[in-house]
Amino acid sequence: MSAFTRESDDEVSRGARAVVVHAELHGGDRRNPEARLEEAKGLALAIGIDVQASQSFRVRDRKPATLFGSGQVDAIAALAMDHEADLVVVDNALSPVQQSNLEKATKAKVIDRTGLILEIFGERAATNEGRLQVELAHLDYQAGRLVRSWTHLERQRGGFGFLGGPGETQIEADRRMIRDRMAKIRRELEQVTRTRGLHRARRQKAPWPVIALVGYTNAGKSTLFNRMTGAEVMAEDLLFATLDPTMRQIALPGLDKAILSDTVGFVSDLPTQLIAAFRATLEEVLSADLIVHVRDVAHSDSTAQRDDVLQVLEELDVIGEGVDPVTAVPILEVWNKLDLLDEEAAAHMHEVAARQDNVVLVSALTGEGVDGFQKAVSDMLTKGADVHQIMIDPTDGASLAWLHEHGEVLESAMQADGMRVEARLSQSAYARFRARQS
Ligand SMILES: Nc1nc2c(ncn2[C@@H]2O[C@H](COP(=O)(O)OP(=O)(O)OP(=O)(O)O)[C@@H](O)[C@H]2O)c(=O)[nH]1
Ligand SMILES: [Mg+2]
Repeated sequence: MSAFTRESDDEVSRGARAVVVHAELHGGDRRNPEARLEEAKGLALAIGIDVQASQSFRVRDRKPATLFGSGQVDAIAALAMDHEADLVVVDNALSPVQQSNLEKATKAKVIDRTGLILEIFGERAATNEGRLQVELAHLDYQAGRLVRSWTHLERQRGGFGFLGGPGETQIEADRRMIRDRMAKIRRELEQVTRTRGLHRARRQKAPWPVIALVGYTNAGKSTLFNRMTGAEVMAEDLLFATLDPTMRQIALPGLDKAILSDTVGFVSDLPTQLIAAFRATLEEVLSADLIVHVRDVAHSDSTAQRDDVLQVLEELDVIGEGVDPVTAVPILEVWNKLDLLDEEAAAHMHEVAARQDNVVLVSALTGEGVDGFQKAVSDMLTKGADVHQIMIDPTDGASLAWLHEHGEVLESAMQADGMRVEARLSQSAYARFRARQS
């Protein structure tokens, strides 16, 4: 039996009855425990788990064996029993040992936050590349949990001793198989990345700026994307509704064409395996001309969510130390879901926003503020415009047209060595023009 068929015994099935528990770690979280529990339920619902109950526990000292204290473990077991749950979702990262011990104690299958997020991504990934990346992340996660998989299976088999336990050699063989599979996926991914790199190189020469929407999951990125593009990307009250990046051409005031890209949402404690795996996809973000950070300002943990997003951007080397401020991608913050704030809170938010650079308030749902947002985007994209003297071939009508489209042509004159054009171009337009000429 292969490690992979065995793992399918281990998968979370849709409709599984579950209880969701969260360990509020001492000194760890400044988040609202209720909101955090809501998010955990949302993650579980995102793959169709039937959540029967949820509870948050305050954990003073993390127990290496079980994370939760022994009284709490009993309470979790009772909660699972009372609700006839076959699944306990723990909204924290568990070590393989903790996971296995909790399974024994609760007599239910236990999945941790990392496992849950991996399951969601596994179910949603639509492109070939997305699927490969998720499988890679999953295998990486699984490799550390092989032993647990076996104990889980043995328990399922109900102690038929004659079947015999898996020998050390079997586990070794499985590990090797996982390693081989991972190596194969990495090679396939390299190929895909190379191909996409070529596409991107071609697009960078394409004469329009790229705007990337990023933000915490459920912040409203896809809703804003749809409003700006007239597209109908899935926008739902569902965590991780969007997984694969989508791009559309849009027009903005003073900018005929730009490309808007909708991306996967971030979430706190995004599994490291996934950050690594999604790096390639999120590279679209790295090469954007402008990052639009969409925030749900009506959420009680809005600030913590903002920090989570910034942390991921830092891990992706988009911001932070070592990023040259001259070439850094500018970020515009969009404070979304304005319509959910009462009048007083909205007025206050407007005041706070006015004191900051690069912040706009919108409601992607009602459309309020969207005009101002589009103007801000276009201002930021055309900021830093300088006058450049450019020589072009007189027969190169396309370049001249390009300059008219992306900047302001102040003067053009025929000279012996070609046509001299004086044009005002933004930094990014000038860089793109030069890339186009090379
Ligand atoms: N009230 C209100 N709801 C909004 C607004 N913008 C988005 N929503 C709702 O918030 C939920 C999430 O919106 P999405 O656009 O799918 O969020 P997203 O950021 O793309 O989420 P992921 O793709 O899951 O990361 C949906 O139910 C939207 O209708 C808004 O301005 N006001
Ligand atoms: Mg989305």
